[in-house]
Amino acid sequence: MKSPFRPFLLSSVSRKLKALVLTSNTRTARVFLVGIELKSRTAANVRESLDELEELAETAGAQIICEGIQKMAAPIAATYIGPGKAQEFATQARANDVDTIIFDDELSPAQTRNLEKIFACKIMDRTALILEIFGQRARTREGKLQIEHAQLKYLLPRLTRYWSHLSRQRGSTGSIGGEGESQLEADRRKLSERIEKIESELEKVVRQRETQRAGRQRSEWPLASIVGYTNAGKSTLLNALTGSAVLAEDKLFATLDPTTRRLRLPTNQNVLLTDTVGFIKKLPHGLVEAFKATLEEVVQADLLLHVVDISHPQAEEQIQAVNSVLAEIGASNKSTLMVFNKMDRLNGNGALNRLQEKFPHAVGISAMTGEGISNLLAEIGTQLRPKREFLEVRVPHGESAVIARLHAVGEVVSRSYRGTKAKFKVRIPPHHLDEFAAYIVRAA
Ligand SMILES: Nc1nc2c(ncn2[C@@H]2O[C@H](COP(=O)(O)OP(=O)(O)OP(=O)(O)O)[C@@H](O)[C@H]2O)c(=O)[nH]1
Ligand SMILES: [Mg+2]
Repeated sequence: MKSPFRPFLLSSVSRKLKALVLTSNTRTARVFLVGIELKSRTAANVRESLDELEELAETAGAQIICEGIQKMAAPIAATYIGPGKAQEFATQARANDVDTIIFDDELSPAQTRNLEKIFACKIMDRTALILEIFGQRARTREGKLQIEHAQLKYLLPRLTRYWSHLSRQRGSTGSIGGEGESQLEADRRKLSERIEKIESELEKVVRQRETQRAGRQRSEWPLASIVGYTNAGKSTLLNALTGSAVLAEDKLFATLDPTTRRLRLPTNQNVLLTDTVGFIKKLPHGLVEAFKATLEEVVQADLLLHVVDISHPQAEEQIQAVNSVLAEIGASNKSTLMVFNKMDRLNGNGALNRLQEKFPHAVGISAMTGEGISNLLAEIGTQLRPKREFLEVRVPHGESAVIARLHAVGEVVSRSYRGTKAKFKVRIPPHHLDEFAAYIVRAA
């Protein structure tokens, strides 16, 4: 077992509020995972989803003690699983000294409360678990703010059950007065105020990013973003392509904050390459919302590199999960290069052949061994080239500002200063063409 769960990271919340949140985060070390098999899901799907939940729980530092699956037509409004099943699991949990039950789907606040009564221990759902991991891993100020925002939004409608713990605590110490509904309302108000404060701070961060991005656009290098399922090898690929040393490890959500590095293609074209947070099935909507600013890099990109762990038995489902998050952030129509990673780990070509039929232009690589990387670089170059028009431009010698501008935003391939006008062969990004309209002679 790794370290037990740490409590939510609520750096700057007032002490009182912090106490409120901490009571909900008693030690989580021995967990019981629960999934349901609906008509719409096959047994295999439920199994794979639970395997992933197991990995998430382990990433968060917990030890898996028991697992239970219930077959049912639809979840029960009050208790999610059937009340009889819940009693049965509760007995099993007590016998095995389990301290936390984790459900594979998002529970409503009422379901959580009711289940807490039956199990008499901490109840979490997949969303809370993912938030927990993100909370453990956030490093930058922006990342921490985004997570805190998502956590507080998740907590707000669930505040009542934490209240009951706290109420008992207060009663025993007698240090904090005010029992009952009014205190709960005060706590809710505090939470809402904090959420608003974070939102305004996040807005500032977004503005800063926009300024940075505007600066970058002036430098006129196309932007490529690496996207993909968590643990697909995105950071390893960024490192392999740009010789950097971004943390890459065999854990879910190793990367939270985006990193951008310059990539120089064999054609001499510069590209800005961004590695960002990985996606997962059932990614909490609040989290996608909170990470909008970070994912803005993806929305702005000229090209997406969609990295797939081709050796994963669920590769195809993972592609779909990534595509649906891309749709959620409004990035589904971007030109996308499919990158099949971990080719070195393939045994048998069944899955590969099937996926290659679906994605005939995919490039197979191993970010680990370097296999296929040169193909990938060539393909990135091909994909980005149409973004720039290759033109012949003639500028009178006196107009030095225009000449300087041409060098700043374009890629000057050849120049000649003889004659009455300076002659350039240059690649210019389409959105800068207007500036040079008066000087363009023809396509080079
Ligand atoms: N065998 C093999 N392993 C790889 C390859 N690429 C990455 N890995 C391993 O896969 C694991 C995950 O790699 P990361 O680069 O951290 O993956 P990521 O997509 O950035 O993951 P998150 O940031 O957690 O979303 C690490 O243990 C890597 O060493 C590859 O081509 N072959
Ligand atoms: Mg990563």
